[in-house]
Amino acid sequence: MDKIRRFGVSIEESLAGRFDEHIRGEGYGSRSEALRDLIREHLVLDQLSLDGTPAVASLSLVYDHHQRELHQTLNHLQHDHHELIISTLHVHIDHDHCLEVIILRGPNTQIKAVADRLMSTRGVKHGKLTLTTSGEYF
Ligand code: NI
Repeated sequence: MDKIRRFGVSIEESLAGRFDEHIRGEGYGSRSEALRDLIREHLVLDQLSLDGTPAVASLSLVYDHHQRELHQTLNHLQHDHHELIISTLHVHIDHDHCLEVIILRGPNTQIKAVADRLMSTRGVKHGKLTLTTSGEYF
């Protein structure tokens, strides 16, 4: 466990008020915990802005189950990049739609490239990629 450092922050009254209101709405128990998360978020985004940063990610794809050969195409693409893909969860949402959640690990640039290919495949209705780092930077 790292040592804890305390520091004072000078901030406008109105900004502090809005911040307190915001973090209360999100369920934070203290300003310190909210500030720590904001700082980590900033550091993760900063790391992810560099090409080649080691990253982990989840990619959600919603697609039309009836679209011809789509399931096979998505499956082939995932096999082509098996070194980046750790796991895939498939959920049959309703009669017509499937949700696939794909967990990836590797350089951020390679993850984005594979995610773009999967999301732009014809028949995929919605795709969302969420990247983060392993936490070794903070
Ligand atoms: Ni399905």
